[in-house]
Amino acid sequence: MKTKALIIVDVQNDFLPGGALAVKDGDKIIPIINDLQKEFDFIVATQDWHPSNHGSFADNHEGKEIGEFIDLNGINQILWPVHCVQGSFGAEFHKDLKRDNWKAIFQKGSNPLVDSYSGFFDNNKQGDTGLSDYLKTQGIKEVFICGLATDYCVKFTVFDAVAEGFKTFLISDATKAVNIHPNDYDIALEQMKDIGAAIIHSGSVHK
Ligand code: VGL
Ligand code: ZN
Repeated sequence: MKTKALIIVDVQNDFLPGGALAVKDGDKIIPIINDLQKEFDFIVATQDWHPSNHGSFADNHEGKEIGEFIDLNGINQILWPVHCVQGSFGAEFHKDLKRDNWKAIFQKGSNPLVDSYSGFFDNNKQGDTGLSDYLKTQGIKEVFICGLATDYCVKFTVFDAVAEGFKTFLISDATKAVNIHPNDYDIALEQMKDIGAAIIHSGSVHK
């Protein structure tokens, strides 16, 4: 019985060097994630998938700049460059990322009124991608999380995985951070550890 799942978060062109919201050295984790996939029989991925009128895009707010905060329907929202627009090249998974053994892809961020960092729920916890029920229905008890970006979508996916009752592992060398502040990666790891996730290295993951 397969009880372990690998969750690959948002390894999409816009989060990789040259992309609209590029994560420094984001491409370095692709070979690591490809190797990791050999250790799992159960793999799912998430995909940031925004309509062009998404409320998290600075361009959609007159006079606002990238990095500024606004109130977006009651939630404090940092403004991002336009990224991962549905159907665009930037929203596609990187061409070198192996995807032949994926069971399913969970798209998020489609509601223009709320951002969705976690692969499970919107930032207001109202929208549900169905990932939690899917994993539970399949008998998954442990989730191993990697991808982009450590300090946003990976962190909130880890938070929700723990809250949903999964034994949760963050694979620290298979994730990279946006690092708006230089130590955001380290802070994110501390926060994930504090809520009960285990921080591990890809070398310690075996079938
Ligand atoms: C992400 C910012 C905005 C991520 C997605 O995948 O970490 N970050 N949208
Ligand atoms: Zn996004």
